[in-house]
Amino acid sequence: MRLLQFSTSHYCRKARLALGYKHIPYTVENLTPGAHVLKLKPLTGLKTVPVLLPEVEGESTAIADSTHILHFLERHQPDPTFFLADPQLQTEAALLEDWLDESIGTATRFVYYDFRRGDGKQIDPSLSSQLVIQVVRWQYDMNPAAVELARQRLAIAFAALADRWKSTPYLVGNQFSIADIAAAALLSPLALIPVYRQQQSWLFDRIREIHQLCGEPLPPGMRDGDEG
Ligand SMILES: N[C@@H](CCC(=O)N[C@@H](CS)C(=O)NCC(=O)O)C(=O)O
Repeated sequence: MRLLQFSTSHYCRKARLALGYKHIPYTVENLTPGAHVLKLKPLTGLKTVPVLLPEVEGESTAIADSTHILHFLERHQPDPTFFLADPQLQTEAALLEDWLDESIGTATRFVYYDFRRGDGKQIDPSLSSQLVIQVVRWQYDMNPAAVELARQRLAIAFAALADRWKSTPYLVGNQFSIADIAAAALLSPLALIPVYRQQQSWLFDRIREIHQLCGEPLPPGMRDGDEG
């Protein structure tokens, strides 16, 4: 299988965690932001990564959207599963995954890029990096009011997830699920932001465990030699 991705995208990390959990061999193709549209539009009709090319006979040639990729992988290789056997619990996991995907992943992006051009500028103060950050901020219309709303959404997410992740390794039921994968990937950019590392240490403990379980390298801010 081949994963079309941006190496730094937290949605692509979500797809890699899922592939890793299922021990599916794959290669990655890193696309260039901007030029990515030319490659993706004809393949999927969309312009976002991740896109999975299963390279499996009888399957679609390209699968867009991390949620669809997770569902495809479960169907393609059910063992080990990240779906819960109890339909009610699986619905709960799917709802959490969708909320993390549609709301919290976006909030993380807003807060992360705001940090990278402010207090976190020293992570990479180069002109090229700061230019990319400006372009992303413009692309997603990130203004101070929107960043503040994103911060508040993250606070709700911490409260909701802490209830579950502080006392058990799983967000739903007693089994690893798509909700755990989504939370570990979509909140991982916050590992670079000191205030979150200090106040939500339980979150980064779970993110670390899930990356180890899935054989995926830790995100920036959590690697050996990183502070925090
Ligand atoms: N809901 C989508 C979101 C994917 C997404 O937002 N990807 C971003 C990178 S983090 C992207 O490709 N942005 C480029 C663009 O919108 O042109 C998913 O789960 O796959």
